[in-house]
Amino acid sequence: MSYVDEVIAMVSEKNSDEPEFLQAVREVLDSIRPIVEANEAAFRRDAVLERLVNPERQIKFRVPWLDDNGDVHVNTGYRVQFNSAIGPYKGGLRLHPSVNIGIIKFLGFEQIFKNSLTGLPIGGGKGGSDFDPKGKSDREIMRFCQSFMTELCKYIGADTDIPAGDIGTGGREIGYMFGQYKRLRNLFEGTLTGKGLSYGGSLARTEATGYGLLYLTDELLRCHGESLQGKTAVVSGAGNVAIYAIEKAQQLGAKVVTCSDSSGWVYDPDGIDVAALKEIKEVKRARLTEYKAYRPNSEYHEGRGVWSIKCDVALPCATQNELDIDDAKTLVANGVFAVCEGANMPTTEAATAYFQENGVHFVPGKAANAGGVATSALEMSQNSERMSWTFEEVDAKLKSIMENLYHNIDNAAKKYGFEGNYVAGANLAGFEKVLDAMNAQGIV
Ligand code: NDP
Ligand code: 2IT
Repeated sequence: MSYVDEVIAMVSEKNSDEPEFLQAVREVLDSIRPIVEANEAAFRRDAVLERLVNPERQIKFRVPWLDDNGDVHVNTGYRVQFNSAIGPYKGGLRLHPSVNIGIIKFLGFEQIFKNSLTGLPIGGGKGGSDFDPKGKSDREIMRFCQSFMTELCKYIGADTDIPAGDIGTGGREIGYMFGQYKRLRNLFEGTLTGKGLSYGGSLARTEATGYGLLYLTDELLRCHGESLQGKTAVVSGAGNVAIYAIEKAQQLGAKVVTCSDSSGWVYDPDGIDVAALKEIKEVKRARLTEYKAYRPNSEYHEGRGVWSIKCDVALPCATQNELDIDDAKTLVANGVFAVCEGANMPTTEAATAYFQENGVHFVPGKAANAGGVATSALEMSQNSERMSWTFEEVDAKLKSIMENLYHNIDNAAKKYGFEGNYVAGANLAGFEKVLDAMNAQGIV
């Protein structure tokens, strides 16, 4: 058996109850075969792949908190510090009832290669909790965040591990966590990103993941003689990534006709009203059922369904495995040209293969959504030099990072004989740098 297959088998056996982690590992290891096979004996000797798939450190802790009635609740907190070969651990914190160690490991593993692709010096990590922020008061959110940080603060720091937002963690949660970190450690330092602008946050970080997704999509289309002008796009999700993806897609001339949340989805034939969406989701923290009050011509449907709408570009921006093989068949039958992932691993393995077999330009999340963490790294730079850059400056850097990233994965795919396969390109290009750093630092 080849070394890659041996390690895939070993990971499958040891982590059989972590399907998302296995999915992420399978995809990466399968892609990097050309690098491994060119030097298999040395890879085996140094156990490179065993070290790659085993996190450097996993932290699991109790998070007790009091609700507004004084009743006690206990959640589980996680931080997986996966790989620090190229920089301090960097990655978001997910607050969602579905969080478990397998989800955090999949996200942390993906983050290693994503962060490498940004070209910036950040290693891979991820964390979160099975806490459900839905329906909680501001004070309950605050008490949860403070309790979570009371434990997490022992393991993070501006040069060690720098968490940020993800599903369920936005500006409000980062603020409460930062306040507690500062209080406990007596350090005003950039140990979290996605901070508010008044206390060290970066302009354009809020917009960065969605904007970056569209900068990359625009470059992909441009390189294939197309543009976003006049194209129809469908977006899933209605959170941070989706909102700013829709905003930038519209600025670049596309019409975005859908968005969704975990209850249902909206079809707006005139194009999503971003101001209304922001008010519903960012201000009121309400459900998409409210959208129709702003746009009487739109439709609201319960359940899932955005992928049934005919489009040129599909941008999944909600969560993992939200686009399956049946959705892929519908999108292909409807003539989709490109699928670029705003979320982490939103497309199932079968759906990904189907897009690739049918000539759809498919860019995986670890490349397409890297603008968020890249801008987090720019926030770290600004914190280190105790300066803040203008919106235009950060946005211009983000745009050039995403354009370079596209060419980087495109070139890597060509170099290894997989032209047009951006999954292979992203995994190969991301892995090359991590491998070089791991080899240079000895067996650690
Ligand atoms: P938000 O919490 O702001 O929004 C998440 C959106 O997805 C909401 O509309 C939510 O609906 C929906 N959603 C979440 N979980 C599910 C689910 N299990 N089933 C159906 N819908 C769901 O998160 P973000 O926008 O920040 O994150 C979205 C995706 O982008 C995630 O995969 C995240 O890992 C990834 N990402 C985020 C980055 C960032 O900077 N924030 C950077 C790179 C990637 P509801 O409100 O009803 O739950
Ligand atoms: O998945 C991701 O890249 C994020 N949630 C953002 C991480 C970060 O550190 O900004």
